[in-house]
Amino acid sequence: MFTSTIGAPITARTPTQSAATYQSITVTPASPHIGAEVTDIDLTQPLSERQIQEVKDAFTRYQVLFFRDQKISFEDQIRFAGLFGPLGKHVGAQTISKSTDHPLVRKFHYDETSQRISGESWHSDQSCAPMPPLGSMLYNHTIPPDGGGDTMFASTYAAYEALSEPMKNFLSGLTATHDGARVFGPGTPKSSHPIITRHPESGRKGIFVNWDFTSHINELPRSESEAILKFLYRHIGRDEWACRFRWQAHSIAFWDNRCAQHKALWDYWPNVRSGFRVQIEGVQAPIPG
Ligand SMILES: O=C(O)CCC(=O)C(=O)O
Ligand SMILES: [Fe+2]
Repeated sequence: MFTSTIGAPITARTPTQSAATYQSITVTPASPHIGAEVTDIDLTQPLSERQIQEVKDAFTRYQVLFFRDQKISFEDQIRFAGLFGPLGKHVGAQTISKSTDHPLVRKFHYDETSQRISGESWHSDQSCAPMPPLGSMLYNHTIPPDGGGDTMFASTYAAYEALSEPMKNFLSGLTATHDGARVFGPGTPKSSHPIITRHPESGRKGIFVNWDFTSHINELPRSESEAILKFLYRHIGRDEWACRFRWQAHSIAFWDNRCAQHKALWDYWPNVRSGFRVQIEGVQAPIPG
C-alpha cells in the first residue's frame, strides 16, 4: 500500500518484536509486529509448569503463536487450549464450519464442493458476542498439495499505535455495534463494544472494529460512521503490521482475538484443506482503552 509523502507519516511505532529468552521452549518471531513460532514443544504430552508459563507469556507478547509437526488428537487440543481458559461454543446461528462428535471441537473442512470458506475477510472471531472468545486454536491436518490456504494475521496494537494523536483522541470513548447476523444469519447475537480497547493482560491498546461484524459507530451519523470504519478497516489490514502463516500438515495457529485480526485465503480450490478448531471463552467484555 501507499506511504504518502504528503502530511504526517504513518508508521508502526510499537517496539519491534524481539526474541524473548525462554528456558523450556524456543520462540522465534514471525514478523516485526505480530506472530511467533514455538518449537521444542510436544503438544501430544502434558506440558511442564515452566512450559505453560512460558507459552502463556509468549501468547501475550506475540498475539498469535504457531506450532508445527503436532499430530494432536481432540483430547490434546482441548487439554492445551484449556490451559488458557474454559473452552466455549460458537455463537453463530448458521456457520460454514461444522460440528464434530465433540461439542467443543468444530470441523473446518474445504474441498471441491465448497461454496465458501470461513473467515475470508479481516475479523476477530465472533466479536458480535457480549464476551467474544478470548482466543481460537486451529489445527490443520491436511493442507493443499501445491500450497495456498495461508492465514493472515494483523496486530491491532500496531495499527492503534500508528494512528495520529488526534485520531486516537477522536476514537477513544466511541463504541460500535457488532452484528452477528451479518455473518451467521438471524438469531446470532449483536453487541456494542468500545472502538479502542485495552488488553487485560498486556495493558496495550488496540482497535476493536472489524469488517465482518461491525455495522456502525453508535455515536456518529451514518455517513461519518461509514467513512471512519472504511478507513479503520483499511488501516488495520495494512501489510506493515501483518504476518502470513504458511501451513504445513499438522500445524497449529493459536490467536488472541483481543489484539489480533485474521483472514483466511481461499486460493487453493479445488484442493482440500481440513482441520479442527476450538475456542477459548471470553471471561470479560472488551475493556475501553
Ligand atoms: O481457516 C483459517 O485460516 C481461519 C479461518 C477463521 O477465520 C477461523 O478459524 O476463525
Ligand atoms: Fe476467524
